[in-house]
Amino acid sequence: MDVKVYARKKLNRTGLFVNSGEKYLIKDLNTSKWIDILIKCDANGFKLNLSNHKLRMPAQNYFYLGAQIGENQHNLIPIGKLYETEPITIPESGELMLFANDNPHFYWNNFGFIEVRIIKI
Ligand SMILES: [Ca+2]
Repeated sequence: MDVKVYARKKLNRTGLFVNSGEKYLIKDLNTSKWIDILIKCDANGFKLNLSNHKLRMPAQNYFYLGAQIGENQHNLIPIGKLYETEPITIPESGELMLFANDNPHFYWNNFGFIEVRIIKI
């Protein structure tokens, strides 16, 4: 299935319920870009000369594609372009949610969406 992941939304529901242990490929289709104020990027995001410590996933780039399963905000999963050819193994069951990594207070200046293809293996 293909889903749009909007940069402005803190959580993009995919409507896809995944089960622990299932394997999926997650690909950025590169049909469009995310925009942070003026910076365009894809699922790998971009680096800034600013501290990342306030980002939801502090070890990752700004706008790195991330996932959350259901309501569990304590296990954010870095996705980026890591799983375009090698599948991710789903760690827990629930709805797959996707988002652009950002400071929770600065989603208002985010624009655009990327299209992501999710393929069960
Ligand atoms: Ca922002």
